[in-house]
Amino acid sequence: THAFIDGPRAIPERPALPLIGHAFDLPKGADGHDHLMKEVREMGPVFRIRAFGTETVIIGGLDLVTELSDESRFRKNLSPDLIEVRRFAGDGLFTAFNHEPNWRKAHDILMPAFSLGAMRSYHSTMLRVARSLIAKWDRAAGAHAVDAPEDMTRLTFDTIGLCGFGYDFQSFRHDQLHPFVDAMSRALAFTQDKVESIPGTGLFKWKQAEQFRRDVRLMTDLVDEVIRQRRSSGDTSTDDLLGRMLHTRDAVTGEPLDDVNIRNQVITFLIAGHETTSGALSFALYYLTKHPAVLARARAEVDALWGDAGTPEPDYGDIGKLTYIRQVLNESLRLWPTAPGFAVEPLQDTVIGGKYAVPKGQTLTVYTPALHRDPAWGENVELFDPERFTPEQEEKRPVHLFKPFGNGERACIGRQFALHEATLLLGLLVHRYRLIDHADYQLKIKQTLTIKPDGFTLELARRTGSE
Ligand code: MNH
Repeated sequence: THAFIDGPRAIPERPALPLIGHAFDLPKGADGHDHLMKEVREMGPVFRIRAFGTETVIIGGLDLVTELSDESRFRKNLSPDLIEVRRFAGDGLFTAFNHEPNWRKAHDILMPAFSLGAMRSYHSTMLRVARSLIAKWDRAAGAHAVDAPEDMTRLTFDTIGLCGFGYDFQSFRHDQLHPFVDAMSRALAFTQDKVESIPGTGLFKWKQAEQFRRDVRLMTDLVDEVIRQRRSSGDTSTDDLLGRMLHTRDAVTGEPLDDVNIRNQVITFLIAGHETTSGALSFALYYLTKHPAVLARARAEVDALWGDAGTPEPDYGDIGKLTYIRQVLNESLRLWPTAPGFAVEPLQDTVIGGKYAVPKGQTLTVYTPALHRDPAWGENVELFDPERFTPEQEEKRPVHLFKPFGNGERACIGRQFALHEATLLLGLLVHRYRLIDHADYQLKIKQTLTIKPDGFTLELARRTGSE
């Protein structure tokens, strides 16, 4: 192309106020996404935003994301919010720097726990937790509404607790979410707020800082208790995450993970293993209630597999057959990828898009809600349409157009786990209930580090026959 004739260009940027940058232009939380997506439409797929001392470059289009997915030129970058999360997740997989030896070590030790064979071994536990949710929803059916995102959180949190660590949080026995979940949400909100607020004002937030310390202590104490119980049980099997971490050695160094790192991994998995899946399930339920034709097809799929009455006994192999349910989940993750972005940095000073000079180490944020609305998806990108994920469409789709699980070797390790769990549950729910949008719910997004529908309640009725 001719771009280079004039030499590298500056990355586009709105006029910024001195020092403050664009901070006052950036709406927080929910509106933040509408704002950012509008900016991508108006400013194009790459632009810089600054807030006080920090800055990032937003990347929201297919060509640039394709370029940035080249791991010989770019690697994961820990954005300022993830650096803050290290205060409680340390060098756990999600927040480890690429150069920290514990990343490779833990990755190699844990990978087998996410193989397809491993999913087979989690299936019956996932089903058991799904049945706890169903027992609760059966009691609610015809009686009162349920808070969908809260119950999805109960489900995903108990599932990772049991499948990963053999620990039962018993969330369906309680009216309140488990204290770990509250502590985690507050701690994530605190770190996010810290990054977004005026430097120095942290000093005035001593109350929140004190709460943060308490929350971190609650999370660490619980995790230490989970580890202690396993150690004292004398169980040395290696068929879940904790067993692998405690009792296998890294093939390269011959060493097991150290205790501090194991604690960081358990905290990481308790957080990463439930928040995003819970959000994905909630968005999928939201779209199903708003799209009766899609719901009808999803129902037809489960009815064909399980019959249209009674309580099914889904086995591991059934999940792969629920292809339309999987399409529904994918399309929900397209519109609202529940971890709404990931950051990379160049390994060397470089030029991107053929014209923008970018220094080594610069944070480049791949903003997936915008990527997932790139014109390459066709017209009508806002329309919820699971047909985008038929095998024929998947075949045609450019490789880097759909990135809800990140990229390359730092991509989500729990992807199959999440999809198995979510497909199983959605299948069971559409099979058993009519989902009644009693409040004519209008989507409102709540963001901590991840996103989910806020205040989304449903009424339920048991299905009778094929209705
Ligand atoms: Mn998950 C990394 C999205 C479910 C554990 N996950 C990532 C990344 C994205 C992501 C995006 C990459 C982040 C980055 O590059 O900075 N994860 C999701 C979504 C779901 C999800 C959208 C559900 C839907 N994740 C899960 C589950 C688990 C899990 C379930 C665990 C059981 N994820 C991780 C871990 C990492 C990760 C661990 C970090 C992997 C690494 O860097 O080695």
